[in-house]
Amino acid sequence: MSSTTDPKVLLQSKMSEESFAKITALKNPHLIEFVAEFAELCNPDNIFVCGDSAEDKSLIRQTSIEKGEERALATEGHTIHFDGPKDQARDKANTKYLVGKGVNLGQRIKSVDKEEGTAEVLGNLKNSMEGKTMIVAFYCLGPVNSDFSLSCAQITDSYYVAHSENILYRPGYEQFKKLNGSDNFFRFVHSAGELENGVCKNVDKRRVYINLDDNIIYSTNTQYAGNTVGLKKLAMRLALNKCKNEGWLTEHMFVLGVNGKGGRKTYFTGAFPSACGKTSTAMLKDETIIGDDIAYIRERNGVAYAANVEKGIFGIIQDVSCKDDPEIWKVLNIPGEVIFSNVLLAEDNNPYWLGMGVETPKKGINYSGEWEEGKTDEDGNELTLAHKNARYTIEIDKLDNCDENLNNPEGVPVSGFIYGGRDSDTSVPVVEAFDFAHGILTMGASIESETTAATLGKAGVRTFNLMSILDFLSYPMGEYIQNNLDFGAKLDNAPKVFNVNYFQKKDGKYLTGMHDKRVWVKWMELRVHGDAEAIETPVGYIPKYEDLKRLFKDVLDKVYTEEDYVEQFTIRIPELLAKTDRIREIYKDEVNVPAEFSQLLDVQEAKLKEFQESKGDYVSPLSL
Ligand code: SPV
Ligand code: MN
Repeated sequence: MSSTTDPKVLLQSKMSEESFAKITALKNPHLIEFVAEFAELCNPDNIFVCGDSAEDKSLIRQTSIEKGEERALATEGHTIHFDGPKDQARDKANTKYLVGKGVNLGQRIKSVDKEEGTAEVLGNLKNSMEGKTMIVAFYCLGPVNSDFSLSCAQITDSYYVAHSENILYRPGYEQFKKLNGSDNFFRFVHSAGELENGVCKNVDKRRVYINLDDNIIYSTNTQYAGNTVGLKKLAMRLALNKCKNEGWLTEHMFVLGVNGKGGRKTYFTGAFPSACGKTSTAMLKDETIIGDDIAYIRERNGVAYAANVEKGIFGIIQDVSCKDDPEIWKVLNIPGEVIFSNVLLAEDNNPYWLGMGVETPKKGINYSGEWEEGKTDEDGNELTLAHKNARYTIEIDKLDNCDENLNNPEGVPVSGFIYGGRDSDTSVPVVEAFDFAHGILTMGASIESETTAATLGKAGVRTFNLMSILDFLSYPMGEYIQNNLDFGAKLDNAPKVFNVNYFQKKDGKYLTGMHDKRVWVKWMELRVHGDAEAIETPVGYIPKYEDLKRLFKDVLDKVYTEEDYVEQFTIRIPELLAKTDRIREIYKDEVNVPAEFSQLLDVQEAKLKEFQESKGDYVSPLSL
């Protein structure tokens, strides 16, 4: 877009002296041009430049409350925010890559013609900030002063979005100076558009459009953080694209520290689709958390190092209870900065959500407006007191179990990758891959899971989700898998790879307990250090009964019976064979899939069939 006005003159006319001084002190002509371009297009009444200071951050929070984007709750520092009834999750259908003529990203990746799409989204942005303030804020993805650090500039007209980012991301204003005027930063432009009763009026025009050539993402007519907080899933798309040619990894992974004997600490990263126990695994009792959602992983001296891209958690609040999640519960119940979103605001000015383990009020205000038990939506479905995808936003360092290396510029060495999904009938609770490539291919690249409320659409359908990253990928799956294999090949001691499954069911009931995952990670920790033996099966190594029995006793003070073990660790050949077929089918028409993938599947299938012939369909681990 060409502008007739000198960018600096334009900015000066919309900014306080202070804001103008802040933006010019960054000495970055690309930034000035970027902000001026969107100042002209979005036409805000004024522009606020948010630096790293506590005053700036506090002003954002205060203004969010004054403007009604958030409301102050009874506990000091707590606020509540509502997204509209139709704006409760990431919008997969309207999130698209802007691509040039003739470019085809394949059927799995949504794209729109660059010219048309850009015109559409810029049309949505035109005059979208009239009567509002444009906020310009700076963040750093990954720890600051580190080879992980990536600078970002966020433009938004939502104080809630900026407030969320202040909690979730490391400050980026000072870091931005280190760019020395270069254009090597990610750009995000968000406008909630016209608001009605505090929520987006034009959700039908909700668009998230991604321009990979210019590292810019536009988000319009939406408030839900997964669509609007540029640094989260939007930046992840840009980072995925960037790292593929630079030899490092962007993963949809938590980073967890597991305590072992003699005070040793072992770090794991883990990828699970939404609502499959990812946050609760990152948050295990007696272990430490670095991150719950996105990790950057780099190789240094033959070792994989991981860092959390974020410093906060935007977590699902449903089922967070005092009993099951004491660390999170504590932060949600003491004074300090917390944003609750899409939960119930009751008369006592406290937030309530589903599965919180206390009696909940029969009326209040929720994402649908005034709410009373029994209220139904326009289709006659009952509206629960809070949305299933209601969330909390907190800083990780407020948790008692925060790991000391959260902000370490070096990151932490990774000893294991954990992949998980929602699988009622196929895989065992924990299994270790034969080697890195075997794990990447038959575990990470073969994740299936039931859909959940975190994305729009029908819940409960078994869906394939490559490394839980499929929603965010802008290039062929085969190339992404190859990047992972290439990364592993550079390592002297590649992480062990594990698959976990917390969702085995029998007669509609879960076979494993909510806290059993604490045992599975302790077993993985022992395996990393060569301190536990394992049983070889056609799909990988599984634990021995004696080790689990001891761990259940030590970790959970629980008796783990041989019956439980047999039920959970039986190798289910027909189901595993069916899964192998499904995975083959998925990759059948994909391009650039590593050749060893289908070879591995063939080998696995042959081994499974051999097993089946000699041992039957369901093979007890005790028979191995
Ligand atoms: C996820 O759905 O994977 C999340 C929440 O982490 S969102 O911010 O919506 O992406
Ligand atoms: Mn996520």
